[in-house]
Amino acid sequence: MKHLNNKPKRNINKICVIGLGYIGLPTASMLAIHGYKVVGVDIDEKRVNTIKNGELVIEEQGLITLVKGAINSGNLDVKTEPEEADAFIICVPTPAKYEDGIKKCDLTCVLSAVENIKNHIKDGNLVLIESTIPPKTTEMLYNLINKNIYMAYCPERVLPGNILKELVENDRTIGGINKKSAELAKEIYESFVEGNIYLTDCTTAEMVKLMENTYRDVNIALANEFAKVCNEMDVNVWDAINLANKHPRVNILNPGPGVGGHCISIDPWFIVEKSKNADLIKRARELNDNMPKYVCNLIVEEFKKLNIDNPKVSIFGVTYKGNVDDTRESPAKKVIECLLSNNFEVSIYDPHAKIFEYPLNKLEDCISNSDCIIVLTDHDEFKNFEKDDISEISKLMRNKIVIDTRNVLNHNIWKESGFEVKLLGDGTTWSV
Ligand code: SAJ
Repeated sequence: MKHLNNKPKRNINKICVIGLGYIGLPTASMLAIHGYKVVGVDIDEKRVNTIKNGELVIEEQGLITLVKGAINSGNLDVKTEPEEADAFIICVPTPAKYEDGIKKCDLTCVLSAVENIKNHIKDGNLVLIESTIPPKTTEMLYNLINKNIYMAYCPERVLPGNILKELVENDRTIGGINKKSAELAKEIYESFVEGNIYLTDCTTAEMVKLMENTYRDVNIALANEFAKVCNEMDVNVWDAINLANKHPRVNILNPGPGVGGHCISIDPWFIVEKSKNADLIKRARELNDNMPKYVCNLIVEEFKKLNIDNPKVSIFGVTYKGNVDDTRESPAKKVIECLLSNNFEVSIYDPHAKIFEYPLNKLEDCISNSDCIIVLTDHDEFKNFEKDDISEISKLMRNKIVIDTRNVLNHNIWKESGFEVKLLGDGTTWSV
């Protein structure tokens, strides 16, 4: 924690944080324990009350301790309505909406947050946007507020599952509507950020955020395409990637059943919607979006060969990635939909998920009388299955097949327990 001693007097003392989700709640709490008077605002009254009671709606390591500390410090107040402050930080979701055959940024929450704070903003205040937005949106919002204020775009870059560490340690980019705005924003973030803080203009900062997530999306798309190609070539893509990554300038990511979550699977579209030149970005997005269907088709083909009547499959993991409880944009949902439409009976087990579109089962119920386990998420619980666990699982199943789409299982011990193991992208065990 950075200490307040030896710090020059602050220009900003009271901050209103709008949106108490994955980013807003940790940011508001962090600012509060670093001496700012913080009002955390969320339109969801239930969420506000839950936070007031020192409970959480989000699974995130260490967050509950941070939030409790912030509330106990007396510096964090949470409510449903904003109030006057020196600075406002907008951390509301920017999901995607379908329009003209592509996905575009849905700015509804940002616009209503701006509308909500507008009457509380005074000349000389600072307004910061952390939500991911298309290029030129900060300028548009500045014109919309139309007051003599400072304004900056300060994108977050924390990784769900490791938010608290990354909130403090990661470098940040801040883009001001003018230089003074960026400098004022820096004053706030340097109270708790230990990484470097780089200042630029707001449209560059908007592009930087989108480029980071697009870089990852395009690279995952490349890994997924390699998996499909290796499947045709009777090559194990995981072995091939491992060897290719021994090159000093190569770092291929992991293939999988698709890209989920509320960031990488959405943000590249915000470039596509604004530019005529984003062909590769669009293609990569489509390729990743198509992976659940590709995986489902492989499973359907496999079962045609096996000749099993009324197949029942057990899905292991429906969150968008391992060790989080978030199921938003999860590729598992699309895999399940596709399997159901192909008349599979589907049961689901996920040790982290709490909310999902389909019923979640206990492990025993999920595998009972099942023909096949399909691993769609890289939870540690699946990595850590031991021989005894697997032999208990095997006793309850009708057929012993396991399909690993994340290369997360210890395949040898599953094989030793009598399972036939199929690995996504391994043309030597599972080819089309
Ligand atoms: N995935 C793969 N293969 C990989 C890596 C990931 O299929 O090799 C999948 C995951 O399973 C998941 C999806 O991609 O479904 C996204 O997961 P992730 O861990 O790559 O990223 P997020 O969405 O949890 O967080 C990202 C991060 N961005 C980058 O790493 C560039 C994070 O730093 C951002 O703050 C966050 O988006 C955000 O809020 O924008």
